[in-house]
Amino acid sequence: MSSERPAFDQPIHVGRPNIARPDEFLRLVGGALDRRWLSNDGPLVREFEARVADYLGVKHCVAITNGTIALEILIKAAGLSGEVIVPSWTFIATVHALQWRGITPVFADVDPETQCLDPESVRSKITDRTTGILAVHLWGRAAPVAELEQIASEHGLTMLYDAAHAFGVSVGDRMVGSFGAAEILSFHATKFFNAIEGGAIVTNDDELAGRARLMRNFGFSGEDNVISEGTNGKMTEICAAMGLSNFDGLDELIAVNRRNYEAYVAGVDGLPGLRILPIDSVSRSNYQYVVLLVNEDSPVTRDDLLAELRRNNVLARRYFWPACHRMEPYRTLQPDVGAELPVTERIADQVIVLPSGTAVSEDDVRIITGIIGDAVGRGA
Ligand code: T4K
Repeated sequence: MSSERPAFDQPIHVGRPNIARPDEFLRLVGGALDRRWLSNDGPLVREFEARVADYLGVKHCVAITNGTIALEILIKAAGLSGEVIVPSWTFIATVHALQWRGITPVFADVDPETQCLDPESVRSKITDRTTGILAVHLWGRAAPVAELEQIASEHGLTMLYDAAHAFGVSVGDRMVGSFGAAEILSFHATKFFNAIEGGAIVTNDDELAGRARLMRNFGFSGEDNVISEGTNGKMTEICAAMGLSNFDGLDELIAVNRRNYEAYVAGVDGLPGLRILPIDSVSRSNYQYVVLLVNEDSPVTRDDLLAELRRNNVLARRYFWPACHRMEPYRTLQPDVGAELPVTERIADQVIVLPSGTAVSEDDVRIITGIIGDAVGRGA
């Protein structure tokens, strides 16, 4: 490792928030303050829901506090119980949401090319206790929707998707968000399209949307009448203001991500043992997560490369290492399941997620790929 000055004076983050229209955000927040209406199904939340539903071509968008609570509410509203099949190769929230609801997450392996669920592995995990499949459109690559929905319908299972990474993504003409019984979205600050904290359940199912809407507000139907179990999953007006203002810059945000993605692909091209995970399972992408794969034949290990990036103030991430089955409580509850997840185990040791978004310029990407190229050249 060299002792030179870092390439960047300030840290370059994977999740630096995009704030597309700060003036519009402040204007909308000002309106909320004037109205003194800050939460509980306010006008900005309603407008945000309508825009998301319209953009995705779905009947219902139920805005929620964040993606994790959206998962928990959806899992309950959809009536899942027993066992649900899920990838271990995802952010821990996907799996925790099942466990939190008292459901056993049953881990299936993923496809090495898309890093999304492998339908054959899903089939092999179905038992008498299985009630659903919770697939993830990881990195905004689409899960194999046709195959998974076929399996779900053959076995009478509920098909849900975690689309936390996949806002703005389409499969053919159909936007992600409109598949299965329902999907969840995340609008966390680190997502390319953010509402500070935020999430949503999107669905074409009227009854499911109605149940989710009730559960989001403690089960209240009217002022004094609670008609179901519930929790507090409400989005604030301030968060909706950020979401609405970012909507106005959505195409620009995707264009910046695409520019950076293409600069990374060009910068890594030809480096031995390295490649950027391609985007070919979708028709339209948000180019949000730039995933570098460090293969076994790379002259530099994944962790040494990460250390070199970090020494240069590039705060790249090993998302989602270690895979969920290697974190608590799953590693204690299912200690041997790794043997059934060979692809997950392999790719968890190969991945580095690189910084992108509006805080990262094309020149920054050139410097970052230069650091990577030098590390590969030195073999350390
Ligand atoms: N399903 C999937 C597949 C998900 O990936 C996620 C969340 C969810 C479900 C759940 O959705 P939410 O409940 O979060 O809505 C981050 C995010 O917190 C999380 O939303 C996201 N996925 C996950 C992939 O990444 P951390 O623990 O890695 O965040 P942290 O604090 O390390 O921040 C990442 C980088 O961004 C750091 O370098 C700091 C920087 N940053 C962060 C924030 C919040 C900033 O520069 N400014 C900021 O405001 O989880």
